[in-house]
Amino acid sequence: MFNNVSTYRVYVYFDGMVQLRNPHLELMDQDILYHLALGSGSHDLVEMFGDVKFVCMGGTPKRMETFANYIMEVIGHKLPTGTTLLDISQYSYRYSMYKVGPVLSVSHGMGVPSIGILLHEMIKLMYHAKVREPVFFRIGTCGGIGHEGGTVIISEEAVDGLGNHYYEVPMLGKNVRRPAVFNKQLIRELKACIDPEDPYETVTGTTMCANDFYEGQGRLDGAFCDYSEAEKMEYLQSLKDQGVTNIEMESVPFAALTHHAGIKAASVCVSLLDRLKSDQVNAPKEVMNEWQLRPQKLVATYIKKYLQNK
Ligand code: R2B
Ligand code: URA
Repeated sequence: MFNNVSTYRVYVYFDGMVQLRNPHLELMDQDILYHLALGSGSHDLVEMFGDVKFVCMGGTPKRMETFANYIMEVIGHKLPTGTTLLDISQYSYRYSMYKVGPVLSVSHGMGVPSIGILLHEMIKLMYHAKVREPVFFRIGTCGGIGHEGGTVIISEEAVDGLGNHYYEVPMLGKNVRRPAVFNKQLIRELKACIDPEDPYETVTGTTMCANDFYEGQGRLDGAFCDYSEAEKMEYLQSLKDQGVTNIEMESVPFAALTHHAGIKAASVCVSLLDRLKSDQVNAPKEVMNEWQLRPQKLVATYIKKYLQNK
């Protein structure tokens, strides 16, 4: 079922800086990062973002604000006296972005187009800011396949709803495919950060990226449904048999666009339910809030370790 794409592309780095694979950008007077409310003409992007090393993305503005406060505590970063954390992109009214020393915490919204737009602008931001070898993380939520709510799942691979290992986008009327690849070394290093004392499981596997929350994920509880419960269960079981551990909605463009830019990336999600048991997300709010801290803890451990060994 899973079709591998054979056209792997070579990372392009110069001096560790992110190289853009777009000749047109260099010819522009300025580049407006419209959805971030930033621009290369209006802001000193090197001064503002030149020290960034980690870009952490997650769906909601609130989760990314929480992560910004949490990482501040973990790495012992102090804001200048009299200042508070500020949503740098607040006037975009699209995404929220917080900066804590070398860490950017930014919301990506829901689904492939939303994270796709953000990735274009974040990759360009890294380029304009002359950031060297940035590392991108997605800190997300998902439905587990045979994994209870609260389980942390690191993506080894990402596939779309047809089992393809690539991100396909129509460009100028033709489909263009970009391989969806996560960095193996980063995954190994993340696994080494798992705390054996955690009272929950952390597993790795293939993540399926769906284009819809309901029918696209085989749910029975959408506004429409044309398949039976038996067909749903057969489908989910077949995913499990092929190594799919979880379903979410952003991993394919996240893996593909970071890989295309030569940026190391990994995705860590927490399961909100086991899809082999139910469709509705009905864990209490406080429980889900605690679950959502779990991927944050793993990524924060990685960042802290990196900064200590620098
Ligand atoms: C996980 O949760 C969201 C849908 O509820 C989506 O953004 C995702 O990937
Ligand atoms: N996010 C998803 O995309 N699916 C789920 O089942 C839960 C969270």
